[in-house]
Amino acid sequence: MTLLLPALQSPTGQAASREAVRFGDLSLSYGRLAGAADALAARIADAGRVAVWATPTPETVIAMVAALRAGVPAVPLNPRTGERELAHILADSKPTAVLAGPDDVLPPALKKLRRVTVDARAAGAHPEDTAGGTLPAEEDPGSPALIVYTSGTTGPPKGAVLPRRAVAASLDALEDAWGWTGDDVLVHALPLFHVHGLILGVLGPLRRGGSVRHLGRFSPDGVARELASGGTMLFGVPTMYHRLAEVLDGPADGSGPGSPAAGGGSPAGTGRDALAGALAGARLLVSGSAALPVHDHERIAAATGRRVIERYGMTETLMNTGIRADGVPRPGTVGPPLAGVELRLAEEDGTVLGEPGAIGEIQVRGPNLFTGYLNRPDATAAAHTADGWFRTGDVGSVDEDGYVTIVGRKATDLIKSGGYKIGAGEIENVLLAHPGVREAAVTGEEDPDLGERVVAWVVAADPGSPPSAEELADHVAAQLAPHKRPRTVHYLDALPRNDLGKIMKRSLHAR
Ligand code: MCA
Ligand code: AMP
Repeated sequence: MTLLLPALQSPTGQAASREAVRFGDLSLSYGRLAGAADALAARIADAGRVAVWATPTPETVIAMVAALRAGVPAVPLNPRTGERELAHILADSKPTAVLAGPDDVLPPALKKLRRVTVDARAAGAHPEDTAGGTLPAEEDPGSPALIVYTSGTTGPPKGAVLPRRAVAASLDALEDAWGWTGDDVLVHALPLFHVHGLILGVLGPLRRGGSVRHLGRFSPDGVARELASGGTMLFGVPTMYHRLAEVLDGPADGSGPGSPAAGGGSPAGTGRDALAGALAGARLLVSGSAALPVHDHERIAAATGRRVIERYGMTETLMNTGIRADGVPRPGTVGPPLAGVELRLAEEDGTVLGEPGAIGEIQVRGPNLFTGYLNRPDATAAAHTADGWFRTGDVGSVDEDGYVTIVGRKATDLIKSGGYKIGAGEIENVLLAHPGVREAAVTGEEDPDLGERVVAWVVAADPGSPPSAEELADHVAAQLAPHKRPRTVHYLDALPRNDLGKIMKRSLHAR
C-alpha cells in the first residue's frame, strides 16, 4: 500500500508540529491540517464527487486534502469562472457538494449544491487532539483524485480525470529530478485550480513532508520577502518571471543590505537589490506552463547569477520533462523526459521520428497520464494514437542529449496567456452570443508580459454603434473567466473568408 500524502497520516510529535502551509499570517502544521482534513473527510465521505471553491487560501488546501483522504474526486473551481463556463462544469461533473470558506459568496449556480464550510482558523487548535487516523488508509492508485477542466480549440473545457497514481508518479519524478525533500520550502502565487499551482505547488510539498508558502497574490516584493526568509524554491509561470526580470532591470531603489554585492539577501532591503539577493539565495527557480523567453532567462541570470530551469507539462499528462537540479541548464529547452515518462516525436501520418533535431508532434506515455476526459470517450480516443500514446499537440525536437525543445503547437486556435490555456472557439461562441456582434474571430498575438494576448476581430451587428471593447471584455469575463477576455478588439466590415466560407485567421493579423 502506498499513500499519496504519507506525512498527513496521523502525524505526531515533531512531525505534527512542522509547518505544512502558510498563507499570510495563517499557518497550518501537519497536525492541524491532518486533523482539519480528516474531520472534513468524514463529512464528505459519501459525497460521490465534490467541487472545491479554489480560492488561494488554506481552506482550499484543507478541502483538497480532505477529498483525497476520503477518496472522493474533487473538481477545483476557479472562483472567477463566469456563468456559462460554471454551468457547463457543474452539468458535466455533477458534484453533490461544494467545499468553500466561511466568507465565500457563491454564485447562484452553486447554491443548489450542499455547501460544506471549511474554516482554517477553526481548524484543530490542539493538534495532538485532532491529528488524523479516522479514515481507512487503503488507497486505490487507479481511482480518480481530481478532475481538472482544460480548454480545447473548440467547444467548452473538458474535464481531465487524474488518478492518484498520476499525481504520485509525477511528484516522485520531480523529487528525483530536483532533489526535492521535506526540507524544501516552496514559494508560489499560482492559482489553486490548475495542475501547476495545486498539484505541483501544494500536493508536491505535502507529499514530501515539506512546506509551501502561498503569497495569495503574485508580487515581486512578496517573492523577495519569502525567499529571503526561508523559502528554498520558487514555482511560477513565465509572466511572473518576466515581471521579476522587469524589476531586476529597473532602478535600484533598495541598494541597502539586501544587495547581493553586500552579500545580503536580507528582507530589510527593498526593490531590485533585495529581489536579486533573494533569488540568488534560492535553491531552485522553476518556470512552467508556457515558454520562458530566452531574453528573460538571460536578464535574471545576469542580475542574480542564477538560472531559472524549465519543466514541461500539461493538465492531461502532469509533468513530462524537466531540467534536473544537477543537470545543465539550457535556456530555450525544457530538459529531458522525467523518470518513468516515455516521449517520442511523430509526423502527422504517424511516422515516428528518430533523428536528433527532427521536428514532430510530442507524444508521451507513462504513469503520469490522465485516464481520459470525463464523459468524452470521443475526445479521449482522438487524443491518443492507435498504439496508446497521448498526443500533446505540442511540436518539438529532441537533441543528442535527450533535451526537448518546444517549437510550437499544432493548433493555432489555442492561446497561452499568462500560462492559462484558452480556446479561441469558446470565446468566439460567447462573443457571437452578444447582441451587438454579428461575426467574431479570436486569435492570439505575441505579448511581452503575457506571452500571448487574446485578440478579438468583430463585425458589429450595427456598424454605426458597435459594442465597446470594454463591454465585450466584460461580457467574456462574466460568461467564461476574466483571463479569457479579449485584451484588444478590432472592428471590421467583414471577416476574410475563403471560398468555403471558412474564416482565414492568418490574414487577420496582416491587416
Ligand atoms: C480585469 N479583471 C476583470 C476584468 N478585467 N474582472 C472581471 N471583468 C473584467 N473585464 C480583473 C482580474 O480578474 C484580476 O483581478 C485583475 O483584473 C487583473 O487581471 P489580469 O490582467 O487578467 O491578471 P494579470 O495581472 O494579467 O495576471 C497575470 C498572472 C496570471 C498573475 C500571471 O495570468 C496567473 O495567475 N497565471 C497563472 C496561470 C496558471 O496557473 N496556469 C497553469 C495552467 P484581481 O486584480 O483581483 O486579481 S498550465 C498547467 O497547469 C500545466 C500542467 C503546466 O505545465 O503548468
Ligand atoms: P495546460 O493544458 O493548460 O495544462 O497547458 C499545457 C501546455 O502548456 C502544454 O501543452 C504546452 O503547450 C505548454 N507548456 C507547459 N510548460 C511549458 C514550457 N516549459 N515551455 C513551453 N510550453 C509549455
